[in-house]
Amino acid sequence: MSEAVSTDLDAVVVGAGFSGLYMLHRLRDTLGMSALVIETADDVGGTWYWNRYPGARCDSESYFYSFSDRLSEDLLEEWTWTERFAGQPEILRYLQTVAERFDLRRDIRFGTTVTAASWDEDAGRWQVDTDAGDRLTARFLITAVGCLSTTNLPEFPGRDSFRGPTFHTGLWPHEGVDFTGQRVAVIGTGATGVQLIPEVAEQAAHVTVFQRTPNYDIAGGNHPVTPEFDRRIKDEYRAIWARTRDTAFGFPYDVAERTALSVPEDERREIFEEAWAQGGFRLGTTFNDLLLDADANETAAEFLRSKIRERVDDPEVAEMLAPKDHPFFTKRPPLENGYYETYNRENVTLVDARRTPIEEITPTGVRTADGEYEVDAIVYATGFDAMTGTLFRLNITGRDGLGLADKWAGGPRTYLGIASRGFPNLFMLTGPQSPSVLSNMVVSIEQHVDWVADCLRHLREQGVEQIEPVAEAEDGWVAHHDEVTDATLLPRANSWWVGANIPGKHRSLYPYVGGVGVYRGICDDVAAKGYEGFALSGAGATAAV
Ligand code: FAD
Ligand code: N01
Repeated sequence: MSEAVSTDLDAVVVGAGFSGLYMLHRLRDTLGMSALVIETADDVGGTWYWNRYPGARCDSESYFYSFSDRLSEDLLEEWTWTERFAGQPEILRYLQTVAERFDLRRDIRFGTTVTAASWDEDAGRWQVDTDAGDRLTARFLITAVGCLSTTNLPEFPGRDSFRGPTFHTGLWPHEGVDFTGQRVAVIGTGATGVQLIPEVAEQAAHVTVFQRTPNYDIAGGNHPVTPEFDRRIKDEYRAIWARTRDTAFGFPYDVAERTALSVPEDERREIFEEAWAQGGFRLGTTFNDLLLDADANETAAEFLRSKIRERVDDPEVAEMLAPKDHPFFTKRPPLENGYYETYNRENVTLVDARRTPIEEITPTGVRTADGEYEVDAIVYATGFDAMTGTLFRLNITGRDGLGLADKWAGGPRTYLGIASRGFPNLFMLTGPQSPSVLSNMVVSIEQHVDWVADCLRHLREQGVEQIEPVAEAEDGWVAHHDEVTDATLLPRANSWWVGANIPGKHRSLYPYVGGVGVYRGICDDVAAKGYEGFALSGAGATAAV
């Protein structure tokens, strides 16, 4: 530890991505609290620090995948995005700019990983241990560890016997990778694989793609931002933020108030075509029952399959790429820019890893039931142990030795997706059972950070020492979460949203699907009622609700 850093703090924050940066700013600069951020990486950025694979970019449009006027009106005016969907280097530069502008790095401990956090009942403090051998103490522990920050590397037999280089997209080398002249295997065709595969195919001698489940990929429609568009957005920012905060998914798009089957087929097709031409997630806003009604959903699914058949020359390959085993949008649909045309190239082979599963990794390649594919390099685009994977690796122990992973063995149990009973003074930014990954995450991150900051101010003003959900409130939130989930088609897909990508992981919908605007209203109401559903205790506590 450096001399300047106190080991007893008001708050320890874990993670220096969008969440941790904004949380630090609020704690230190708005509330005047002592706070330290602990970050494994050697710089800020989180997702955008780690995911440097070719083609990495956002799928929320840049102008609203950035901090709002809540952080700084000046920064909004000064920052200009160059692309509709910014690439990883530009988003990383943006977050570095935020860190510099608000002088955040001085309170971030880089290159350090939190290995354990335990609640000390007598002291009323969290003890936070790091891999550098430090023990910090703090009244509040705030996790800003991200939902997609622990990579999933499947345990294929023989995985470590491969003699060539292997890469996971979520831990991509900073110096880049040159695949020129190489035979490359790519395992995985989620949003990451869909971005990476066309780029690698441009460079490599041959790419063999192992696809277990095809996705409904939507036309990305990326393009440079014109000065006129930039000006218009800046002039309308206030209205844009107001909309993002009030919609179901935190995008400033309105969902049409009509059901899919209420319009004739040819008109429906025109509506889909129009949304397709606009690119991005507009397709999901065409009708209001796509996530609720299987027949309505099938109309969008079939439209997307027809697009694949139009674009892929070989009808057999097109059928392999056309999803049939889950409804549209029950897995996060990747945005693609030339993905399907990649399969018209001579140097790309698609392997159906559902029909012929990967049996082993050999010293020279990948073996399926059909035989061995010899390659020089393997790219794992196999995703993340999402939502809980990173939280569990913090080894959080609450009251009476209760471990978070043990408490949640049967699925997350939270109040508002932000706190959990038995873990006083712990706040989880974009935690499970909050909208998190079912939204434009920056909107959800800002909402959580602002709510936590307001809560901490309230506790200070009231002289409250500890805050923790009461049992009824937590039970009620879990029941509400499950009820809202069951009204949708989301549980029908084997997605990481339900934990299906990790063998043995509890299956339930991890993010909250009740809507960003609805959720914000519930959280605001809880705060307005003096933090209803939380027990407030300590010196000046006035309520235990
Ligand atoms: P992260 O950015 O994940 O940061 C968490 C940080 O915590 C990491 O730097 C990690 O190193 C650190 N950390 C974790 N554990 C520890 C520990 N024990 N000790 C110390 N440090 C630790 N979302 C959208 O809404 N729109 C998009 O367009 C979008 N695009 C994405 C593209 C990709 C390729 C990926 C992978 C995700 C994308 N997401 C997108 C989701 C994205 O993760 C969030 O939008 C956002 O960046 C999350 O920010 P965060 O600060 O909450 O977490
Ligand atoms: O991960 P994924 P991702 N054998 O889990 C396959 C965000 N993101 O990194 O579908 C064979 O979606 C797996 O197959 P299946 C976004 O939220 C956004 O692509 O489980 N295959 C799948 O094909 C996204 O949803 C952008 O059958 C195996 C793939 O690996 C999230 O991050 C870009 C396997 C993993 O797909 C995660 O996306 C990138 C096995 N054992 C990421 N295990 C934007 O565009 C896994 N797979 C903004």
